Amino acid sequence: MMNISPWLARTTRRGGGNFVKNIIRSINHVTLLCSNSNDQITTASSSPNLLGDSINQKETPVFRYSFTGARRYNSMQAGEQTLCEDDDDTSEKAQVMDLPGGKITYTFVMNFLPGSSEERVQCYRVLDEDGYPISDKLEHMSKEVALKVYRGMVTLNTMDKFFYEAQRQGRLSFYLTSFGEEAINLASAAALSFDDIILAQYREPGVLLWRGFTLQEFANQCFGNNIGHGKGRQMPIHYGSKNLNFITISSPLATQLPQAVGMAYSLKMDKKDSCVVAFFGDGTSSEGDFHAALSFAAVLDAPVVFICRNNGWAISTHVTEQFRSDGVVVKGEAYGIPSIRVDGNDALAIYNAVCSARATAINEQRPILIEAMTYRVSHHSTSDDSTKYRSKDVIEYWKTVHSPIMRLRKWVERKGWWSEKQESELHLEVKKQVKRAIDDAEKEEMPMLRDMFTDVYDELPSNIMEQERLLRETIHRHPDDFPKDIPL
Ligand SMILES: Cc1ncc(C[n+]2csc(CCOP(=O)(O)OP(=O)(O)O)c2C)c(N)n1
Ligand SMILES: [Mg+2]
Repeated sequence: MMNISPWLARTTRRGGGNFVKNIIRSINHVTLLCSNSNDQITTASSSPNLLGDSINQKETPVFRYSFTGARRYNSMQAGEQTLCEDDDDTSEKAQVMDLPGGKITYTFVMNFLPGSSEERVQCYRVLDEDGYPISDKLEHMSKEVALKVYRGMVTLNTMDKFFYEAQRQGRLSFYLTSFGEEAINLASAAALSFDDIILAQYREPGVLLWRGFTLQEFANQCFGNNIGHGKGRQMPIHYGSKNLNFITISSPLATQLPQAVGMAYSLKMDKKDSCVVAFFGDGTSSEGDFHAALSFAAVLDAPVVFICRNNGWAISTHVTEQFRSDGVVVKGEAYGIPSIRVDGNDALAIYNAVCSARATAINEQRPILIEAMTYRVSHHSTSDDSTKYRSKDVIEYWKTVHSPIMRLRKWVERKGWWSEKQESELHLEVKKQVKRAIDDAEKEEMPMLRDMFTDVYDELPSNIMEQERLLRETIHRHPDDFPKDIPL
């Protein structure tokens, strides 16, 4: 079952499970101690159901849960929050105090919350490693979507292989692959509407691919040629597309996260029927911007879906050196954001979770967080050799046993939607297209030197004009230090 908020289960583990116990007790007609809106402690012996219905409305405890099961603390409505006695604290009645953030009970038991729980948050999945559904009620992906997702995953994987090789051959200055993370890329994109605004990190080009960014456009950006959208002003892989609602990638980690919240808030003000989706990695969750973004998103009730790709590594830093918490999902919970952990190599699980998260973000106007568990099969980038800090066996294990592409392929084949023949035709066709895109991009002219300074200001300000003059002077003095293929 997909439970978008593990809050209920987790409070039980943390010794704060009395709220949950009281819900259960209330169903069994057990006397419940609670406070009403007049701050008086009353006993309710009615039998409210989970929606808070009760025979005696005045004494009904108010369970502030949405359908996702997430409690929303709202300081403006603090008086409505329900408090229950802590029945682990002996028979003494716990005192209730109305504080600015809402009411809480006091206890004389000194009980530190554990820093981290031994029992880790569970991971939602639909398909096992062999592509068999673990429950037949969970397969919600249609044939059309499944085949588009599968084709996209193969295309992304092939593009990565060829672009990576082009960098090794010295044709590209830099590249970064998404090996092992193809399911997060394509299945999340499939669950969204084209109106949803994407702010990605850099390992999510599959979202753009899904939306129609062509292989030629990818190649043009990477080669920094005259027809690439960046005109060579950015490193390769810093894609963006105004038409496809995909904000251009920015190198400094986590900057996209507060920006995503701001954009989501503007969608909210304009009463738009869409949301913002922000992708980031496990390492990025250590940036201050991540925490600021989650806090703002929660208090502003911004319709933003945070998708963390927890791939185990931030370049050579392992997750165990990154944080002591149970990953990133618990951080969403800590900020009051409904959160779920999902198998990131299971396209169907990602699809279901993102569909549900999107619906919640828009219908309930609130943020939501998905932690997609995966593994970075590739080196961090072409500037990295990951075999220096991890074993080849582990990489091989994730590449084969947990391959998201193989898993989905097995599923579509068993459904009778895909054949060996279609598989080889697809590979042949995609390889041809990728090679052609690289060759064509390479043949294009480089942007004019002038283009370094254009497209920001309508009229060049004097300081920028001065920079251009100095650059030209320097090139004139040291012509051998500048690339010959840039038209001056
Ligand atoms: C603010 C900032 N600090 C450091 C870097 C250097 N850097 C680039 S990628 C990276 C690792 C990010 O890891 P993660 O967020 O887990 O993403 P992944 O590469 O695993 O997809 C680092 C440290 C940067 N680009 N920006
Ligand atoms: Mg990472």
